[in-house]
Amino acid sequence: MKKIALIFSVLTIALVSCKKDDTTPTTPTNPAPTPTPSPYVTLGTATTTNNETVTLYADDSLTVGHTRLYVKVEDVNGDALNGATVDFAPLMDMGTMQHACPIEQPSYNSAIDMYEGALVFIMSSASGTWTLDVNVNGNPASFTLNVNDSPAGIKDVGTYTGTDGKVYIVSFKRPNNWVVGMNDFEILIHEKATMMSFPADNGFDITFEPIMTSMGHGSSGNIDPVNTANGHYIGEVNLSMPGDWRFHFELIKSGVTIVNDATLDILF
Ligand SMILES: [Cu+2]
Repeated sequence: MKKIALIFSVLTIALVSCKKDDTTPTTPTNPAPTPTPSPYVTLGTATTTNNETVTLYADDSLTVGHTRLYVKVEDVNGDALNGATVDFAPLMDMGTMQHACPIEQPSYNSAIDMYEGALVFIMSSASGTWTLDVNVNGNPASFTLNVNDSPAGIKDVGTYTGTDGKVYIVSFKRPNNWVVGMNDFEILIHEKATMMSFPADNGFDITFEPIMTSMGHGSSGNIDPVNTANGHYIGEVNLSMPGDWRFHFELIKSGVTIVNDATLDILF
């Protein structure tokens, strides 16, 4: 307690001396730190064939679209493993056929002491069963995932067949916290090369226009998304009022329109 008291007196002195213009320097009245609740939703725990315990987390319950996933790996003694090779192998079993989805393979994030990656869910569990193998140094821990459809009025992912005959998946990077005014946003483009392979596509030039659907107007000052890496494109949108906005994207390659109108919808 003496140490804490000392720290606070030092802090108070530092605050007072730094804010010479303040006539009434405030002293901290509630110095006890408030424990912050876990920001993650636990999706499940499973064990690898090598007896590591794997716990899978997300930002929220799962809905279709780009979804960040977090993995904690503990060895038999309960010690966190941070040097493992962790990768995702998602699969949707639709009975008559199976497919995967776009994957951003996890890497270790020291700030949260977990492996962080993402999947782009292209269908909800209403159409089949999603499973995810989290491979730790090649040893799978298996999870069954429940992926819901988006709430009404929201479309975070869309699938489009291009004029080049290829199928593309366009999604918002999530999470998004839309506000009135200028918003940075990011979309991802993946090609559905096969049922199991969805490589990121960095080859597009994009023009885009947001339209407020219910009122039929657009907005000014928008900035077309530009490719960064790994199929990500970063732009800016001016949401001049709250409501239902549809983002219209024209996807162009070497001057040729590949997808004329890919759309994503938000509601805020
Ligand atoms: Cu499916």
